[in-house]
Amino acid sequence: MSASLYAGLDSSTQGLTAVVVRVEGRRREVVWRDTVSYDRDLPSYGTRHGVLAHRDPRVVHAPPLMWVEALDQMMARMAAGLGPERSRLAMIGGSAQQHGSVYLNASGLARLAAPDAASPIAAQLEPGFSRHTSPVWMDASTSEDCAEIERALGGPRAAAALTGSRIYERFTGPQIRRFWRTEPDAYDATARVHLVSSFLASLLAGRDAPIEPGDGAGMSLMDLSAGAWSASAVAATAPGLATKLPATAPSATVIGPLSRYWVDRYAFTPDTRVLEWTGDNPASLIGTGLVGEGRVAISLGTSDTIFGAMDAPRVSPDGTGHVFGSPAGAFMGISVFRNGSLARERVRDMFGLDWDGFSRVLRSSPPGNRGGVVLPWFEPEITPVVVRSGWRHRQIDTRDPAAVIRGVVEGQMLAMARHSRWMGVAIEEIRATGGGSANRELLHVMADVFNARVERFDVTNSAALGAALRAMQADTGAAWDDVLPGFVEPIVGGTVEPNPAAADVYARLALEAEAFERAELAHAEQ
Ligand code: XUL
Repeated sequence: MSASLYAGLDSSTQGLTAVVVRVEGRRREVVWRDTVSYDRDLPSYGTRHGVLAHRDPRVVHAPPLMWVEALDQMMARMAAGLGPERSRLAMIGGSAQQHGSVYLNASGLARLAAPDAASPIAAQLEPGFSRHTSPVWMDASTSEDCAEIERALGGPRAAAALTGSRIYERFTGPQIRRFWRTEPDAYDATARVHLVSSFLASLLAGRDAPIEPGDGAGMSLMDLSAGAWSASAVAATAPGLATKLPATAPSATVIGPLSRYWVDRYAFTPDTRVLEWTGDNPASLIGTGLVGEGRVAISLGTSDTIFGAMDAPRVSPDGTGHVFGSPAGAFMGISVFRNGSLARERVRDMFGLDWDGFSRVLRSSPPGNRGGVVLPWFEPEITPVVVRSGWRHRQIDTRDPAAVIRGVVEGQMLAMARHSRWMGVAIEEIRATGGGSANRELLHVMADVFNARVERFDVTNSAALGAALRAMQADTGAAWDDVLPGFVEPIVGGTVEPNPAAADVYARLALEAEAFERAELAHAEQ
C-alpha cells in the first residue's frame, strides 16, 4: 500500500501553524510541522500578538494581507520541508480563527482565481480588498448592532434558537452591520465577505470557496439546523448582503485541486486537492477526538475554550455559550473566554516571572487561595459578556504574586466550570490542548476544579491536526473511529488525577466565585 500525506493548516490569532501527517496502512505519523508567527516573521505589519493596536480598546482588527503572506511563507517552507515527498500530498485542509471577516471588491474576487506564479500573491491581491483591516474575534465594538439584529430576530432566545447563539459582539453579522453603518461606500464596493477560513481556502484552490457550516455558525447569519443562510438573519444584518456571501457547503466538500500558483511556484503536484476549511474550534473537536457526545476538551490558547460534541443542538437557556456545527456531523457546544493566555502572561509579567517562576508560585500556594477570588477581565470578556474591562478581586493581596497568579488561574478554571453547565455533560474526563496545556500546574488546578481526570494530547495544536485528519477522512472516506487512532492519543504519563481534598475546597469556592461574579455583573450594569 502506498503512503499518502495530508496537511492541516491553522490560521490562528498569533500565527499560522501547519501539521503534515503520513498514512501508510496502519502506520501513521506526524512528519512535519511548523509555525509562522505574525509578530516575529512578518514584522512589517506592526501587529502585537497578531492584532493591530487601536485607540478604542474595543476595536480589534488584523491585516488580511498578513494572513496571505503567512500562507505564502508556509507553503514555501512546506515545499522545502517535504522535499520530493510532496508528490504524495493528497489533500490540504485548514482551519482559522472564527468570526473574523475579509472584504473583497470585484477585482479581489477575480484576483483570487489567477495569481501569477512569477510574483508573490500578497502584492497581487492587495488592490482587491474593500476593507484593509479585518475585525477579529477579540473585537467588542458592535453592542449597538447586536441589539438591533437581536431585536429584529425576536430577542436573544429566538436568535439563539435560530442561529445557535444570541448575537455576540465578535460574530460576523454584527461586524458586517457596523461596517455598513459606518463605511457605507466601502460596504457597497464589497463584492464578497469571506470568513478567514473560506478566504484562505479560496487562495489555495484559486476560486471562491464555500463556507463550512461548523464555522458558519459563528456568523449569526446561518440557520443552525439547516446549515444554510437564514433569510431573516441576513436581512436583519445589512442591505444587499445575500449577494455578498459565499455559498455554504457540507463539511467534507472538496473545493478542487491546488491552484496553479502553488503548483508552479513551489512545485506542489496538481493532484493535491483542497478541502473546505473550518473554524479552529470545530477543527480542534476533531483533533482532540471528540467525535461523539460525552467528553469535553479545554483548549488553553489566546482564548480559552471548553467544548464538546452534541448530538442535538441544545442551546443554552441563559444565552451563555454557543452551538456550532461539528465537522463530524451533528453539533458542538462551546463557551469562549477572551481572557485566556494573555491574562496569564499579564500576571506573570506583573511580577517579572518566567513560566517556570509562574509554575513554582502555583505549586507552592494552597488550592482555594485562602478564599480569595479573581475575575480576570483584563480585556473585555466574552463569557460572561463584560464590555468595560478591568480585573476584579476579592480577598486578594495584589502585591502577593502567589495570591494574584493562583487567583487568576483558579478564576479562569472556575469560570469554565460554571459556564459550561449549560451543555448538560457530566464531565469525568477532560482532554487538554492548546499551548497552555504543556503547563502541568495549570492542569492540576483544572483537574481539581472540575473534579475530573485530565489527559494531555501530544500535538498542542489540535486545530491543525484536526484539519489534517479532516483531509484524510474526506480523501479516504474512512469512519472517524478509523481515522483517529495513532494520531489522537493521550500522552503516556501525562494524566493528571484530581486531588479529592482540593476538589472539596473548590466545590465551596465555586459558590462564592459565582456570587461574586453575579454581584460584579449587576454592579457593571448600574
Ligand atoms: C470562538 C472564538 C475564539 C476564536 C479563536 O467563538 O471566538 O475561540 O475562534 O481563534
